[in-house]
Amino acid sequence: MAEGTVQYQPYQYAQKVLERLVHDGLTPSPNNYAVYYYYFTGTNPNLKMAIDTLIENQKKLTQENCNELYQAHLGLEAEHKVMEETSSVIEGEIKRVLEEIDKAATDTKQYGKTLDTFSGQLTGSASLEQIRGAVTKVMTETRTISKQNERLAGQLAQTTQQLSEVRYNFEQAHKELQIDPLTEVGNRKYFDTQLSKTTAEARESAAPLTLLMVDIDHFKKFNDAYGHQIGDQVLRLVARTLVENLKGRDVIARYGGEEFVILLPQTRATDAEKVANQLRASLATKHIRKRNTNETLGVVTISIGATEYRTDEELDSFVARADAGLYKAKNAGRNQVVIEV
Ligand code: GH3
Ligand code: MG
Ligand code: MG
Repeated sequence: MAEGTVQYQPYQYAQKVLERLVHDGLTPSPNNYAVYYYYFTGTNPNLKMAIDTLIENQKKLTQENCNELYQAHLGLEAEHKVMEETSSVIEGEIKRVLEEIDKAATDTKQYGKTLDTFSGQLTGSASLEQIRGAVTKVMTETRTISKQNERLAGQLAQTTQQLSEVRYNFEQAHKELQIDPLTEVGNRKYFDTQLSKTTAEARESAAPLTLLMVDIDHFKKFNDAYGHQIGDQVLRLVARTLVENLKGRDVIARYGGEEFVILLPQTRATDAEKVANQLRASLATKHIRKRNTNETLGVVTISIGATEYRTDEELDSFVARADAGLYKAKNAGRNQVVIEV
């Protein structure tokens, strides 16, 4: 019978997946994990069928199989979801492991009670034979329980090790997928995900949502005059300024080159304009300095286009309108905010 037809508890999926990965000699990478994870949950019938056939023919999956299966059946959209689901499964698994340890401790206590009973039996008028018999029993049980404990401890250590490896891989992949390595704010992909999410929330709650499109002024000149390293320093400074001045629920991402995008949930365009000007003001107080000489190279300015989401529009037109605002801000002389309605 194919293994995938069995229904498991959530924590058991993680264990099943790990067992299979170890069995097949595959690394517990996020993609490999996802392939078997979906196999066992059975939520992707085509994937399940493909794997059943492969296992029937060759007993296990190769790395190449995994890559192909992932490409064909899971792909980018699923990636995010799998990550989230798997993280919570891993959390559950670790909790279970801790509970096992607790239980083992209780078993040991129980054994202690057995010992007490035995020693009770040994008092009084027990014959030498009875004493020998009781001692042998106790010794046997002692060996059994200590072996059990040893094995359990070994298993737990192994599971924990595997899980932390999986979790580490996941965290790394997750980070790489969503974060811009230079500025450490979200990347374009993160923005796209958050754009769908925040607009959906705005539609549901009828709360306003404003998008800011931020572009560094004359960045090319800065780059040309002082070099790319200073240019990168400017990008990091701008990103840090945005992060410092915005709330936790706001979405900040690098849209590309020297452009950043900001989603402000529960914020009208008129209030967003204040926020945007606050960002400009904060940046104006920061001087770019050469690392070695501390010589100041002046300040950088930004232009910002802002627009409020219309619940009946396409996401593209929402972004395009913010871009149009930015374009106007540039044409009007830069270092300013334009609301596009
Ligand atoms: P404007 O005020 O009209 O926006 O002028 P600008 O010079 O900022 O805009 P333009 O689009 O002409 O030039 C953008 C420059 O940004 C081009 C490129 O040299 C620079 N750039 C893009 N990405 C990076 C990066 O990752 N690091 C560095 N150092 N420079 C970058
Ligand atoms: Mg620019
Ligand atoms: Mg630009």
